[in-house]
Amino acid sequence: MRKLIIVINLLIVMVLVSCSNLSAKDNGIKIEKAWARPSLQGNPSAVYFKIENNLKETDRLLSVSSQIAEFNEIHLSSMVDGTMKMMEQEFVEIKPNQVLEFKPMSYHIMLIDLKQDIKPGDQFEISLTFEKSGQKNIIVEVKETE
Ligand SMILES: [Cu+2]
Repeated sequence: MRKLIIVINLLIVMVLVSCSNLSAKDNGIKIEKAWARPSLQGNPSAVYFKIENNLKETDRLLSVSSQIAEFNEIHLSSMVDGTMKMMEQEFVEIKPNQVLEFKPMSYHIMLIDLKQDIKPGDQFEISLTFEKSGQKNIIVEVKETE
């Protein structure tokens, strides 16, 4: 009986430890308020969100994938000689305690060649891969503005 109690206690401790590991991981890189503008099949759209880095070290967003678009690229919009240009980014760095906002006229995820229409109220999943934090799947809400 005593042995059984010890085993059960041990199991509880193990479960608690693995849960706290999970939440510690969630406290690393946090992605919030993901949204995208409505668009039509074959056309592009862009995904925006906030990334918060609660790690003690810099992390990098390395790549993006989704089922909704043929190509998924990390872009940065900026003014070059009075015109708005988009440049594909090899990675995006997020420093410790930094909140980086992906937003119109700045960083965004470019969805190229949508496989279906996306309408206001729709939701879809994209997967972000970070150098330190690994893969994060997020739900993107389709709406006209943030
Ligand atoms: Cu773009």
